Amino acid sequence: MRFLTCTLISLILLTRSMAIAQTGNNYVLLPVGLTADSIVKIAGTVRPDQRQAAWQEMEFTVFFHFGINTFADLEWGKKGIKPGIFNPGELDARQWVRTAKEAGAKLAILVAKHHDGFCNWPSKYTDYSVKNSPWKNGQGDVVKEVSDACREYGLKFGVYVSPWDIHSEVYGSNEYNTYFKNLLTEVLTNYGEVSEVWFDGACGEGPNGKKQVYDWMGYYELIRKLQPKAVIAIMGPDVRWVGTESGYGRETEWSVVPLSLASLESIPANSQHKAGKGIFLPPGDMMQEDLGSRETIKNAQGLIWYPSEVDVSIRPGWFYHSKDDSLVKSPEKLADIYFSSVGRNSVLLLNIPPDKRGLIHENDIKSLRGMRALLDSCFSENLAAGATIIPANGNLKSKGENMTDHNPSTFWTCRKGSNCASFIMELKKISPFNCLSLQENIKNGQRVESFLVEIPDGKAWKVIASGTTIGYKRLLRFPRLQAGMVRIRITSSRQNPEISEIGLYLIPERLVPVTSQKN
Ligand code: FUL
Ligand code: CA
Repeated sequence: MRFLTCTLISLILLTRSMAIAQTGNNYVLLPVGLTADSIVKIAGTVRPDQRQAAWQEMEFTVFFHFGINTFADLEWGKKGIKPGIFNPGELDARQWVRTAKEAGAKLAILVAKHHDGFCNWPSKYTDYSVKNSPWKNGQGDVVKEVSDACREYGLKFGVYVSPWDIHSEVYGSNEYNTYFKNLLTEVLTNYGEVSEVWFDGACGEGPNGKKQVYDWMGYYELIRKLQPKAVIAIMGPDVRWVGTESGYGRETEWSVVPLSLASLESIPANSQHKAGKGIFLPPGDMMQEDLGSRETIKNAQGLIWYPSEVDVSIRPGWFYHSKDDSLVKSPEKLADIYFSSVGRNSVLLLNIPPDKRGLIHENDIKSLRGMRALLDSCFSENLAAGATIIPANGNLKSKGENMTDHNPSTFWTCRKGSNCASFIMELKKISPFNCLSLQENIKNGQRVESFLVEIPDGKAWKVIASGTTIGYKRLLRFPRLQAGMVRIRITSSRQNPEISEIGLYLIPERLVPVTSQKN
């Protein structure tokens, strides 16, 4: 590792003294002396790697927080809770996954082990697991049941394995890293394909009062070896936490962020993160409002594709508590969260915690069904379909229809080198609408910095909505109006914008925020 690090540092120094930028799968190292303008142009060419692109296209994913906390009625566990209380008499993982699928989710992440240390599978490395519970006389395996159900229903499967462990006696020592890697190995080898590994940021003391120095690089290497297609999220190199648990992403959400020199050392292990002194060091503060503006990237030493995930629970807590049965988020709230996460260049990760029976509670199912019905009613008719598209400065080879063919890989673009573009959509008929969807072809990078939406107003055009970043998907909601023509004016972009899909919709009025200028 030391050798690798030294070699890499020399490589970085060499690269930085060269005149050209060095590009990797999803990052670029910038040579010294570049102008701010050229850094912006380069930023517009940083792309997701295959894992990240596939992850982003899922749009909507779910979490199942379930374990001994469900029975102890706790969120973060407590010392001394005995496995004997774990007994989900009616556990039906197929019901969980069916519920997720009907809601529209493409992947389900199961909590395999939370901070309490209890393993939802019969690990051979600890007694603190389902094998010492009365559930199925100790013969059960929640990880198996959920992963099997995911395969049956065609969902991808992911795991949450908490590095923090308040139960393990070896927590706070090197031995714990070995223990943790053993657990990871079990979860990543015995249950088929895993598409996301979720590492939590919470890190407290273990039972012995010690803190753990995590071997992050060792964990990452293991995951890459055992499940090369899995993205590693949050305390990981592929997907970042949006910064809140509210369900709302940033209006300006950049997937390309600066890379710090410290982080650069970790690139060979496919990570921009570096662990030191027990503290995980992401590339700067990933919770601040501005992560990727021109101002933020102008002195960057490197840039990396590091997209945002919005995690939120359908209930006040992450685990099921019967006292919260009346506090399940409403269909309208869930739909609003969808608009404000998927519609703001993020992937939504919605937690649906199974109850003590081992079932998703009726109230949660009702809300999810309501949300699905609402979203289906929003997007069932694209009023932009079949529109004639008149580009102001189009590239003749790229067709306007590419934006309404439901194929995220086909796109319309303007002339290379142009960072402003506009096109007019002549709708098939004068239609009422209050929602616009725009998507960029992120496989070539995230480029658009600002845009305006306009409709004819006499001889002029009137601005009806505006936005900053688009990224994978941007949804704008505004007061309902009627028009036969809509003009999209991209007013700033890092490279020629590549718009892969556009949609115009009439959504239920109650889903349009009152202060709809602030989308
Ligand atoms: C947090 C944890 O501490 C919560 O219990 C939950 O698992 C959430 C998704 O992440 O950091
Ligand atoms: Ca397309």
